[in-house]
Amino acid sequence: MKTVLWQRVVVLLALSASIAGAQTNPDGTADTGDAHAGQKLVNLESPQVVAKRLQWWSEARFGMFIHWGLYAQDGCFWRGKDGGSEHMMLKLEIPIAEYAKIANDFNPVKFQADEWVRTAQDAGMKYLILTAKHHDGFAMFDSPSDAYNIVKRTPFQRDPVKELAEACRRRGLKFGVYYSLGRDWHDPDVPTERKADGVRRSNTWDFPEEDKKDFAKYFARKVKPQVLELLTQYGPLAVLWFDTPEKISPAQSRELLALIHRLQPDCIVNARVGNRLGDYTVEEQAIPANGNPLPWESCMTLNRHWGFKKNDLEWKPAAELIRNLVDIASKGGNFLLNVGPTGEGVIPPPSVERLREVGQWMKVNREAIYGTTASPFKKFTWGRCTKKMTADGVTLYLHVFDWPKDGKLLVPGLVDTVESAALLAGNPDRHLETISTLAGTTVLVPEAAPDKISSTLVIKIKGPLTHPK
Ligand code: FHN
Repeated sequence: MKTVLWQRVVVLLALSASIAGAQTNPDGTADTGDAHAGQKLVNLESPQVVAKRLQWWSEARFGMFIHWGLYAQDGCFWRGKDGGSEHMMLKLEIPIAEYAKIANDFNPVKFQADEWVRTAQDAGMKYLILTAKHHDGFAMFDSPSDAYNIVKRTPFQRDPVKELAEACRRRGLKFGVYYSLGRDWHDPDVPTERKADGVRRSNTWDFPEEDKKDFAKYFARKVKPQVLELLTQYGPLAVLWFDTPEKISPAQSRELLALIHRLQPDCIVNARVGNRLGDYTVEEQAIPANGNPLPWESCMTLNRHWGFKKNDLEWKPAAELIRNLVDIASKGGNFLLNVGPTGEGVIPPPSVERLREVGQWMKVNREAIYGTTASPFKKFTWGRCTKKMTADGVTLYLHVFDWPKDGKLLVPGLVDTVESAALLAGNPDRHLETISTLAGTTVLVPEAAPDKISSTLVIKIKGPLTHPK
């Protein structure tokens, strides 16, 4: 089996190399950053092809991010020193030979893929993205092309990518993987850009001669073989979530995309494949004030760290998470919320508790999140709005954070005739009275808010909206 696979890999590598032409970005720059809000994505395919690929993702709105690797062994500490985050190898300049020793003890025997997937599913999440290889270069999957991986180098000897892919399939969630594209502290040929302070995020302690590093060698030796393994060993991959494109060239980004979509045309690729390519843009730890005309996803942590940081107890309250989800959906985005499992393979209980609370809210309000699109109105002072087009008109979901004390909820800009208004949590046949004025529509609501975090009203409008924006 492995021989056949490798023959396939060799053919594909040769084929893909012929694809790479010396391309530049439309404006001629060799921009190796990812597209940001408002920047145009360079689509290599028709908008219809991209829209079809993104359809399930746009409807899902909510996914689980999982940062898991050797850095979790002692909560981002190393030999008693605080490594700061999952970047601990960089922060402490841990030599490869020393960092690799962590693998000798990495044995997450409490890891249960079904438990993680159930936690995501119960929270209302529809997809799950696991770090297959982070900046430390350690593969959390069985990588025939690079023995520096969890199956070959740890007492655990199991493949979490395989187990999570299978558990997601069993439970009907989409599965994807994160891959650090332009940072790899285990490889001698990965130069990086200089940060604003002039410092690079490369491994300059084992490999000090930055100018001698040849990204093309790393790209051929490690990136392409491992991306091929991820695309051929685990069945359909819903998302390839690249990170930190750094010095990848436009030609290499295009070559990678061609390679991916030759094997799995439905695999969504984010904009951190580099050079303004990819299917959607990424916001990190932020929600753009006015959303983004492009497909976009905001990824956020549950506390202040991506990887498990044993002394970070600053867990965000469920209310903040729910309102972030609503805010993001009201702007047409997806929310990728992160968990950082421990070295034993356990999602920290405070994370699970908060995700359970989010799930309780989603149980009642999921209709107002899944399959919705951005609000047609300016942001409301009292909350947000999501929208669904229906066969005979438009359904507006009003997410009320601040419940009106006088029982009157003014919806500025809603000047269309309201067919019906009701509480999503209440009896759908118990209609609420609405009063249309030039300023908009006032909905007369009960005294008590159904939910102290965010209560949802369902407003049905016949025909298309004719409102002023
Ligand atoms: O450096 C990484 C970081 O560790 C984490 O993986 C985030 C997640 O989006 N991405 C990079 C920082 O932008």
